[in-house]
Amino acid sequence: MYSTEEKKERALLVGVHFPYEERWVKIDSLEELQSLTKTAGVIVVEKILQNLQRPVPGTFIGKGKLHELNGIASSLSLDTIIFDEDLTPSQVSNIEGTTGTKVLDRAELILDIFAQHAKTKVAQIEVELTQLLFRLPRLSGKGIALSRLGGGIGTRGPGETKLETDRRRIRAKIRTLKKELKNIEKARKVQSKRRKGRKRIAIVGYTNAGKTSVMNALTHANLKTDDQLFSTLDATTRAFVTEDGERYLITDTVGFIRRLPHSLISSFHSTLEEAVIADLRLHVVDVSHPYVELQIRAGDEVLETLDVKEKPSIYVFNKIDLAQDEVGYLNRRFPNSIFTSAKTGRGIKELIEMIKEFYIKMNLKATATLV
Ligand SMILES: Nc1nc2c(ncn2[C@@H]2O[C@H](COP(=O)(O)OP(=O)(O)OP(=O)(O)O)[C@@H](O)[C@H]2O)c(=O)[nH]1
Ligand SMILES: [Mg+2]
Repeated sequence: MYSTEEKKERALLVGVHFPYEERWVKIDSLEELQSLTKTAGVIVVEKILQNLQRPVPGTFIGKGKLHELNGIASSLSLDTIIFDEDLTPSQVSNIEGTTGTKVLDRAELILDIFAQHAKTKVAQIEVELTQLLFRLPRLSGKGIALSRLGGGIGTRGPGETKLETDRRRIRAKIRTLKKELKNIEKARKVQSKRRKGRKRIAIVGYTNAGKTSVMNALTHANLKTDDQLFSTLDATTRAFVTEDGERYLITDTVGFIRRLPHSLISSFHSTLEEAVIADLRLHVVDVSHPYVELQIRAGDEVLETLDVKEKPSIYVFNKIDLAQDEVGYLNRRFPNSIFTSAKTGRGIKELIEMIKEFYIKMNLKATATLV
């Protein structure tokens, strides 16, 4: 972790635009990489978007461009170059060799933020497991990237000790972590059984969309919210009781992002479990975000990965106090939706009504099936 006195790392961000891609999507993705980098406690010195016909196998970007990066890295005294693309282990090591600067890709940066923000035991194990799984292939081959262990931002994460240079020991550690997770999951299952028959709702959606804020508005809790990516990494469940005495359990959980590393989704099984088994998912979307549809799609993709896309959910279009323009369009396009402001409280009562209606319909269906 960084203390304020500690010297912050300085990074250059590199995005890549291929001819078949929409340029604005890549510009927005690079903007998002900037937010991610800041969240990781690193200063963004410069960002560039590079046009490229196709990836160059060994180095991802061309030799000429690499030498240019080399020049920029030394003139701006950079510590790190962060690519907005997934790089292979050998690409990372080749680019590092040419530029003499540490190289990270988007996935590794996200993992690093997760490592910083994980608070509970289960989230910490999930993050460490993902980092080890992520780095294990980077140890294969002829000494490739061995020196990179302990990479990441600063020297957090599993790369802190020499121990990780031993692949066998990493594998053993992976086994131990998996076992620990299994035990935790067993305990959770018992807890989950106790919740059976209760009305269970999960909050899902893009990072920074306002999930925790909506949770706070519904339950009058005081969970930590922040204008940064991935504030919440741990699943938190709270109860709320409506005026008619109905009791609901609602779970806030880790946010999604475009191109979330798949290994992360599977390692975060315990944390995301409630999103899978809940009766209803509230898919929170930030309507003030310039590219709302991209957010919705990214959220939907993760829900598909979790195999719950077809299960009941409501789109909660949040931060309506900041953007009104899209309301008509979104309403037509997503009929099963509600507009809220967790900040002013607007729409929260209506959201509770929608939840109630959902359960009434669900119970009617269940009764009909029994008959
Ligand atoms: N103006 C406005 N700001 C909001 C609203 N809801 C949330 N915010 C702000 O948006 C930021 C993100 O809110 P969070 O509730 O932490 O978002 P989250 O989806 O839980 O984010 P992560 O846990 O990081 O994925 C905070 O600065 C909130 O104060 C809203 O309705 N209106
Ligand atoms: Mg949150």
